[in-house]
This record gives sequence, C-alpha cells and structure tokens, in this order.
Amino acid sequence: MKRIFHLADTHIGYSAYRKIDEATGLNQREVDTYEAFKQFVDYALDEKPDVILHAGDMFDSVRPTNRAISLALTQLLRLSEAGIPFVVISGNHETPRLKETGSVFSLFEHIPEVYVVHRNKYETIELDDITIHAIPHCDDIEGEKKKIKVDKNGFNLAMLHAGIKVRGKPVPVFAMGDINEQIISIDDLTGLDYIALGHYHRCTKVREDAYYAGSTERFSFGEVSDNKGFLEVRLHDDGTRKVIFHQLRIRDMVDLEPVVCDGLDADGIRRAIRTRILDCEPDGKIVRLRVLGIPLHVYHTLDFDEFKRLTKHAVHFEMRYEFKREDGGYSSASQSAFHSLHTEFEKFIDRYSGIAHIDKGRLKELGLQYMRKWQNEE
Ligand SMILES: [Mn+2]
Repeated sequence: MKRIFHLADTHIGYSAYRKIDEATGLNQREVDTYEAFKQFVDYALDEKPDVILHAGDMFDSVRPTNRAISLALTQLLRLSEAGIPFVVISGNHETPRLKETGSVFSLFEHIPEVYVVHRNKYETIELDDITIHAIPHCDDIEGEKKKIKVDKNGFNLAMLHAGIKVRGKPVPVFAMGDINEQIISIDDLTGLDYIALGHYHRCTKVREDAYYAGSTERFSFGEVSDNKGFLEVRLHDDGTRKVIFHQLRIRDMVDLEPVVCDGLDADGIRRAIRTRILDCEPDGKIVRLRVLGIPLHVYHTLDFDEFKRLTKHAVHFEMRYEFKREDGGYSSASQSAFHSLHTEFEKFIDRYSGIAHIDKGRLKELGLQYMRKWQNEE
C-alpha cells in the first residue's frame, strides 16, 4: 500500500485586509497562509506518507517576498530531514511570463527529497516503484500531456495545475477565472493510479481517479462554504484506492444572513444590523453582512462609529448596503470597516453606470487580481 498526501493552492505570501497579527507585526492573512502550510507539514511529519504532491500555486506570486520564501524553505527542510519526498509543480500564480525572470522554485532544487517541476514542460520523477508524471503550468499543457507513458510496473501518478472542462458541458466547470489560467480536458488521461489536480480552490472529485485537493485557506467570499484541507490517497496493491479528506483548522469566514429591510422601520433596521453583528461574535473572523433595500434616509441615520467599534477585533468586517431604487431594483454601495484600496475599487465599479455592457463581477475580479499582484511585487 502507498500513502500519498495531495495538497495544492497554499498561496504562501498572500495578504489581504489591513489587520496586523500582533505577535509578528505581519499582515494577518499572510500569517494565516503560513500557519495553514505549517499545520499541514506538522501533520505530514506525524503521519509520514510515502510522498507529498503539491499541485501548484504553492506561492501566491511570481516574486514572493524573502519572508514567504524563508517560511516555505523552513517547512520543506523539516520534511526533507524526515525523509519525506515532496514534489511540487508550478502553478499559474508563480510561473513568470518571461522566462528570463527565472522561477523561485530553482531555489529549492538542491534540497534532498524535494522535487520541483517548473521548466515549462513535462518531467517524470521516479521514487522506488512510484512514477510521477508532472506537468507544471506551461504554454502547451495539451501537448505535454501526450508525452505521458504509463509504466505498468508500479504506481503511476500525475500532477497538473489547470482548470478542467468536462465532456458534454460547454463552459469550463472547474475554473477560477484567472487571466492566465489553462483549461484542459483529462479525458485522454487513462490508466493512471491517481491524478493530483491543483488550481480549483474547492476540494472536488472530478473523476474516480482525479481530484482537486482545493486550497488550504479561503481566499474570497466565493469560498466561504468550503472546508479546506488536503487529501490522503491510499493506493492498495490490488488496484483499489481510497481518498480521505483531512480538514485543516483555519480562520472562520462568515457570510451572514442578510438584513432584509422591507417591512422594518428605521429602529428595526438599526436593531437588526446590531443584532447580526453581535450574534456572529466577529472577533478574529472574516465577516460579510449585506443590508438589502435600505432607504437612503435610514442609511444616513446609522451609527457607523458604533459598528466600527463592535467589529474592530474582526480580521475583516465588510458591510454592503444595497439601496432600493425608484424602479424597485437595488443599487449597491459597500461600506467597509476598512476602506482598503480593494474595497474602494469594488465600490467604484458597483456605482459606475457607464459600463452596462461589461460584466462587473468579472471586471472586479480582474482588477482585484492586478492589485494583489502589484501589492506583491512592491
Ligand atoms: Mn492557480
């Protein structure tokens, strides 16, 4: 029997919101990604799997900070010293657009038991009777895939970082909407014992032999209902397999039940908002509260200072107010406890009316992605 730990999308070095971790003085969300990875490594050291597969986006950006690199290095050395092989492919977040930029992964190449695959092409790694067919994020994933030759002696594993389209469905089903993501099919990948996928952030069984491990943290409210963790894959000698999800303990993210203002008077609305805030015990959490159909005159009577005071120990508390328009529809403006550039940008897009032909959700997503990238490169 072989035991494989499969994880992906740790996005080490990600940061968001303005909350600072008091112990380290660092961005709280950055610390959270470090903690999640460390927690995984602690678990691996206790359980000693035969191999660990990291299916890409280990780092959040092409140029992680020295701190992010140092954190990753420390954890990889712990695994290396314990003799646990660690194989990682580069994902779309950490693959440079220009080859001259060089990959951060080249720093890890000389660590015993650590195998990094980042050269824009398919590579194989042999570990005793396990063959790992690894394809990093690259220009021609479809072409590289064709090079996979399954060796019938021993176990064959594949690693890929991409969105997957499913036969018979017109739209890519497992995609993130990143500008540079690759969307592929895995219909032609057969005869492997297991395919470890990265990129899609929700842990998902795509096929009997192919899974996304999902990310190890929640990176947007779109992931609010996901459990995060990694997969343990047990491959038995008789060809059967068992896949077990292990959940990591990570920061709470809550999208509260919206306050619906219809039928409430001004007092009722103020009380409802206050109750929602207090009931969710926001300290240390990432929270969003939507207030739907609030009349403008009531909005102007809200005690924003009080809301700020009640939510000041949250890692992030986002209030989104949607106003009732004359025609019965909603127009939204969000008031965040923290007016970050991100929030201001989202508010601007929400309010801007000259772009009816543009998908605002998609525009926001792209804009936020660029901002994160600039932030990381600074
Ligand atoms: Mn990705």
